[in-house]
Amino acid sequence: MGFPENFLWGGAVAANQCEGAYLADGKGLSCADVLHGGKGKMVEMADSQALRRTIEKPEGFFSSHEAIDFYHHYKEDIALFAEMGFKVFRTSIAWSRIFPNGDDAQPNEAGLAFYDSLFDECRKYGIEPLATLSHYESPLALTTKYNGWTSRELIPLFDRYARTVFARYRDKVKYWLTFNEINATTLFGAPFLGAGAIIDNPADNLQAMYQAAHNQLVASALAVKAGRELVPGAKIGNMIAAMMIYPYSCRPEDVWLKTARERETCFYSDVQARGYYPAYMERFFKKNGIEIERGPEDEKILREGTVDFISFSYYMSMTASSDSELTKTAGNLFGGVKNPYLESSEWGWQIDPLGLRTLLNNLYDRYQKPLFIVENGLGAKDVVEADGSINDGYRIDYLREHIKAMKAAVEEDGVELWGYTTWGCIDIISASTGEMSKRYGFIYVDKDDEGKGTLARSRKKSFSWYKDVIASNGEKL
Ligand code: BGP
Repeated sequence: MGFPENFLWGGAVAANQCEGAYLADGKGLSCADVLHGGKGKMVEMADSQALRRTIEKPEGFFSSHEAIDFYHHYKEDIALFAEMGFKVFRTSIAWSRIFPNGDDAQPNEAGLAFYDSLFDECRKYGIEPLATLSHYESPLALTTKYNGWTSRELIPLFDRYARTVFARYRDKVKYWLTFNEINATTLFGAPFLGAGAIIDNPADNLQAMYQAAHNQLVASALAVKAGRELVPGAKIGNMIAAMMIYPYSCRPEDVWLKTARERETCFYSDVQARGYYPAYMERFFKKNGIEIERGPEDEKILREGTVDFISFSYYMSMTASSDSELTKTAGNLFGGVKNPYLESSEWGWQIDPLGLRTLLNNLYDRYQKPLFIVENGLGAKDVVEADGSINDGYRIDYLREHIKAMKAAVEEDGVELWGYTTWGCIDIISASTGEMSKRYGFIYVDKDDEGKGTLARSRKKSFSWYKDVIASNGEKL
């Protein structure tokens, strides 16, 4: 039986991690433009004072300022995606290209024209664009003026941005995502990355963290309603950072902790799929003295703005242990306890293809809505051999095993899965470290962590492998 005939095979990137041209043609600074210091440095993860200083005086090297200059190379890159046979290409629209300060009276025509051309280039090859409205790159001016999503002021501003791009690209883009990894703010403790907000000691300031989350959830639901109104046949999904979480042992405390960690991951998609806050969150707010400022229409908006499908990123699985002594493993900005049964990537992410099959079943059971894997991939230090070849067999192995797991979920478990866009289909800068050396692509880009290189693109071994996977609709692995 295999994958459905219309299965959407493709790849994914984010504007701030690939476009560069960070101030070109009227674009305003985004939060990402002051975050990625490159070489494994993320200003925010150090401390919010450092972040404030950087925002006041952003000097030195930031890897997003040029990234891989997709802004000027997109035609060449999309031609390479088409050579692999992509059916879909996921990228984000940089809000600060459209409204440089987030609250400008008029949209920036040059920014709108860029994405017109980008989406036209995709459609020229029969590639469906999958557009993320917000991917860790909100206008920096909204941080300075309102402290980002901690303020309800961003709800109408985001609605205006969403309506502007829905109306502009209504005939070119059918598949949309609202917020990338909307759970990042609280899950990773990264309010600047996830919500463009500077919050001192986030763990001690749950009020601000969950107010930002609430404001984004309302904005997400409003965007779903606007998309339905403005884009004929629109399919609008949410997007969470998902991971398979195991209890470290059969100790009841570990099993209960697993449920608690799962709720930290899925609370947002519970709201976006069902249209209301789950009881466990209302109790959490009460227990922690959190008073969410809600508008009179919020409940109605959440109820009416539920998504058409559930999308998510999957890289690894985690374990939850109530025994704090156990070793911790690096995660996708989300620590956990090392699983002794799994191998890890060079960045310590635990590789678990079967975990993806289990996760697909859990999410499908939980929501009974179509699913879409919009990020999956292996970050690795690729080596260019003397003859120019790049033998990333380890990436092929990683992807092959995860595709097999997807196939089992579809073929044997009956999960409705719309598509699969591997993360970083072309080498781009890392979101958690700003590095170029953490490569994900089928296409190598000549650029290093210090920003040096020719930006030349070259096909890796995995390029022709993925081309065969797509041509055989997932049969030839
Ligand atoms: C997710 C982000 C992506 C991407 C991915 C890989 O959290 O949605 O933007 O970056 O992680 O992570 P990294 O780039 O840190 O290796």
